[in-house]
Amino acid sequence: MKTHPRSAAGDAAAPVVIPGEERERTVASVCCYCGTGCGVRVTARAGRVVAVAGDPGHPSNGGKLCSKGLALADTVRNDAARVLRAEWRPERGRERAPVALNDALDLAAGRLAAAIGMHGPDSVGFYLSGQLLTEDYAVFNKLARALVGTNNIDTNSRLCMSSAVSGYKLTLGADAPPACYEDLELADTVLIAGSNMAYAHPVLFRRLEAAKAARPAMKIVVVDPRRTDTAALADLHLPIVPGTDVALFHAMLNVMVWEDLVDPAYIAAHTAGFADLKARVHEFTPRAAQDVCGVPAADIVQAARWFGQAGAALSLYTMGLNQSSSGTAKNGALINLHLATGQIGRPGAGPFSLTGQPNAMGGREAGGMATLLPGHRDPGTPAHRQEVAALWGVDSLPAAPGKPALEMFDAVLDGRIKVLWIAATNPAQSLPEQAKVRAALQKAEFVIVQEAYAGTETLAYADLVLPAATWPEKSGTATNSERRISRVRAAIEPPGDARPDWQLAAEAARRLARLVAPEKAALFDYPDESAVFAEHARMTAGRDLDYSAVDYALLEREGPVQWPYRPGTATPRLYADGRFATADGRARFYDTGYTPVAEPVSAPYPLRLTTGRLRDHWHTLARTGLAPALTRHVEEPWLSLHPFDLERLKLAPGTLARVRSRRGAIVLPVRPDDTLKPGHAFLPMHWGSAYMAGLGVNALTNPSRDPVSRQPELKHAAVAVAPARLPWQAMGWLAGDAALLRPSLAPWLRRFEYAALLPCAAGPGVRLRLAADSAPPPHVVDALARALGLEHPDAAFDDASRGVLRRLRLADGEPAAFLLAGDVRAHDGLLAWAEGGQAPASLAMLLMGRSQAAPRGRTVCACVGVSDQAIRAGAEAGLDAEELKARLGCGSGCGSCMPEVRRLVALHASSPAGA
Ligand SMILES: Nc1nc2c(c(=O)[nH]1)N[C@H]1C(S)=C(S)[C@@H](COP(=O)(O)OP(=O)(O)OC[C@H]3O[C@@H](n4cnc5c(=O)[nH]c(N)nc54)[C@H](O)[C@@H]3O)O[C@H]1N2
Ligand SMILES: Nc1nc2c(c(=O)[nH]1)N[C@H]1C(S)=C(S)[C@@H](COP(=O)(O)OP(=O)(O)OC[C@H]3O[C@@H](n4cnc5c(=O)[nH]c(N)nc54)[C@H](O)[C@@H]3O)O[C@H]1N2
Ligand code: SF4
Ligand SMILES: [Mo]
Repeated sequence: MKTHPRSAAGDAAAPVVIPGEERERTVASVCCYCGTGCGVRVTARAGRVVAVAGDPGHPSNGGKLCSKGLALADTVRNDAARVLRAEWRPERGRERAPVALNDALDLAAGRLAAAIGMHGPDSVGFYLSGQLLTEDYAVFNKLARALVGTNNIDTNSRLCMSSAVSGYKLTLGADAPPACYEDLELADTVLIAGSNMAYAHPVLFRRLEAAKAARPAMKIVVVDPRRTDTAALADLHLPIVPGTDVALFHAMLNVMVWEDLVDPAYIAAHTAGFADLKARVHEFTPRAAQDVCGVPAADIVQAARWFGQAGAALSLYTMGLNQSSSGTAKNGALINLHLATGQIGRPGAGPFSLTGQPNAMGGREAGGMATLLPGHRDPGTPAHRQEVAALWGVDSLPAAPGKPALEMFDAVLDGRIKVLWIAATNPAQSLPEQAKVRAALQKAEFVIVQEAYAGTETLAYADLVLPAATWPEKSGTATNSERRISRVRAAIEPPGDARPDWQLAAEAARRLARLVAPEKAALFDYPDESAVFAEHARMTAGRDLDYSAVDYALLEREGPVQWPYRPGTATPRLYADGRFATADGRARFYDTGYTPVAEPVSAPYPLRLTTGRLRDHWHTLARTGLAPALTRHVEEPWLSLHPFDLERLKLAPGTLARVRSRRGAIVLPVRPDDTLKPGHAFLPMHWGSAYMAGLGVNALTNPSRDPVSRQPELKHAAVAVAPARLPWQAMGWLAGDAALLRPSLAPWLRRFEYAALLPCAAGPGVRLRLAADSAPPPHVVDALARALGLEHPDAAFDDASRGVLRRLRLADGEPAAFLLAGDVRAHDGLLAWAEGGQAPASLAMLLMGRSQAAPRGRTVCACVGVSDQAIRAGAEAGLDAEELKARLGCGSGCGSCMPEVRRLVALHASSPAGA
């Protein structure tokens, strides 16, 4: 590969140290997690990242990071966690074997060429990710459309941002968030709908907390079925019935019309379609909406007044709106409120969709989705196809519509798509209706998985694995939620044969071109990533997002810039002049009815399941599962239910329950959670079959999708919950590098109805929890003991007649492994010791479960490592959140835990203090 110092078939497993670079160096880059796009400074020495800190010079975060950003260095140190080599499986059913990268790229090109030759270009599909860099999308997109000749290229943004895209396009005329982060400080009313930004965009939430503290008159309204840590900041929380946002927003507009809070002059000058919408919302009275949404009419009126009377009203929204069978309508109905009141294009105002992934925006700009073309163009418009073809230097682009994500997997399942190329996403965990997704992956003739981390669910289905470089080895650009383009800079070389995604795509494309269209090989001859960017940026010329004047040299000089970019003028906000990106310059009101969720609850499935994020985990755990500091906030997957429901279902906290939907079932422990309303259930989205028995959270979820955006309803499924009677339990623990240990322990997850593999408890190590309806045969228990290295334990209290086995192995007097099978009473005591606690007075008493273990804490503050117990003790001693911060340090790092610290203080405070 041209830009890489090593050959594609290079065999260096150790990090390459370029002579003269042993000294420490620091590069400015951006965090690879959420769409906030925080600037970071990455320090590397001898080919390793040694530290990651916030970049005070980055305009989007001013040096602040959240717990995930602060733990970045811990997640990139370990080559054992990585895919280092290409691998190939010549036949299904056989194991994959390593192959040279050159050969792997030839194989990829050969299989694509064969499929195109035999079945046509639409027999190929690309399923990519909002975590790719803009340069990666640009090359993949050209490969798919200009070389293969298919529009079958889509990304996981279909599960994430596609309703936001359609919402913006159908109202404002273009897919462009009109506001910027500074508006968080300038707003008078902030409406947060379907966003748990305290967890998902913590640095922005910190900013909002500070703004509210500085200006308490600011009103914050949170619309979320759950009383989240975000809702804790709200003046008004509307715990609506899931899926009913359109009825709520229409009712707010109804109030605004009735109380003359709309802006007739703005509506007349800058919009179209208000009369129809006004007629429609007439019937959405607050009383009517109260019945639908399950929140008091008076609260709806209050929210409408705060919004309508505000000097500046800002709304912030994410998956609670987008991941819905009426996602586009929810987005449209919210944007209606801004258009009707002229709350857009001014400081502190606007409908601000927060992006999920770090470069979902870049993907939308580069047209890396079935329904988009580069430069915010539309593949259904012949003139747009022609423009893009000309810019790429090809005659034409394919006209047949490409398949959005779920339709793509449907087409794989029914055999229309034969070759599927997956990059930087883990669909065997993150797509809804996993049973079907996995059947499709099984059915595909050839699956290419371009991955950076080992052991993901999707890798199990790969016929060909391409080893990808990842953050902090990649160089390119990413655009954050406020339309700001930042440079992502490489701090180290990729390990093994791993290569940046765009290079893998370009290299395969050149090989494919030689097979099917030799004249096109030159289309993929990029000297480096800056050339890819330059070609991409040119394609934005004359479009709403125009950043054709931006190149790497400019980003070097000016730092991160916002689009549209005109030299010398900043565009922090769009539509200041009231001219929208439509043909006549007028925004369109989105006139839509309210449609309930696709799968209503019913007698056999009486509970409403919603899914979402935890503070310290990222998606399918490939990265955050490697950082001890991040795994202790929530260690294992559980189902949250209201205490009333637990009682009704005869489920004690911590016991195992079976959750069923029409599509599948999983078993996991339950947890009381009064932030939910009775009748509701919550599951974190993070755990899949790589970490637990069964197909993970998305075994249950619902593939119903929005008719416009094709985004699935991941936020609502009807489920049933019942106790899972699995009295035989086993709990094991093994010291060592979780990334190294996982491959040998993971197969145990498939042998039990309940199982969980929990990496890195307090330090390096792995826990294994298993449960079954009866004791497994002795040879299985023996095999389990062997898997944990316990065939020659230092202490054992086995009772074969009762199927009980209790074993412990020591190294230098410290626990190295233990297994408790059939009797797990000793677990907490052993784990406390294993995690650095006091050695017991009597080993025998400990193993028998007869010594009292101190209850094990849960980390609340990931940065400083402060447990819930320490906070509780402080609260009971009368300390408030600020005093605890000063005494214990909790919240003094990134501050993401402060909402939870305040919640714990409120719960445990010794006296009913007013604060
Ligand atoms: N810690 C962490 N941060 C992340 C991520 C991560 O994995 N971990 N992922 C990033 C990505 S890709 C994304 S997309 C964002 C997602 O960010 P968010 O959308 O903020 O996160 P979620 O937890 O998925 O969902 C938000 C809320 O929607 C609520 N909700 C459910 N149904 C409804 C409904 O019908 N109406 C309304 N109004 N609300 C509803 C849920 O209760 C939940 O609290 O987070 C980004 N940031
Ligand atoms: N139930 C439920 N399901 C959901 C959601 C939900 O709220 N509820 N949310 C949905 C949303 S919004 C999203 S965004 C998706 C996210 O779902 P996924 O995209 O499947 O989640 P990730 O774990 O981020 O997957 C990224 C993969 O890319 C790999 N990787 C990391 N860096 C690189 C790189 O540089 N190159 C390459 N080639 N690979 C790399 C990682 O190891 C990982 O396997 O999940 C969706 N699924
Ligand atoms: S808020 Fe946290 S996860 Fe998001 S970009 Fe900033 S540091 Fe990274
Ligand atoms: Mo997302």
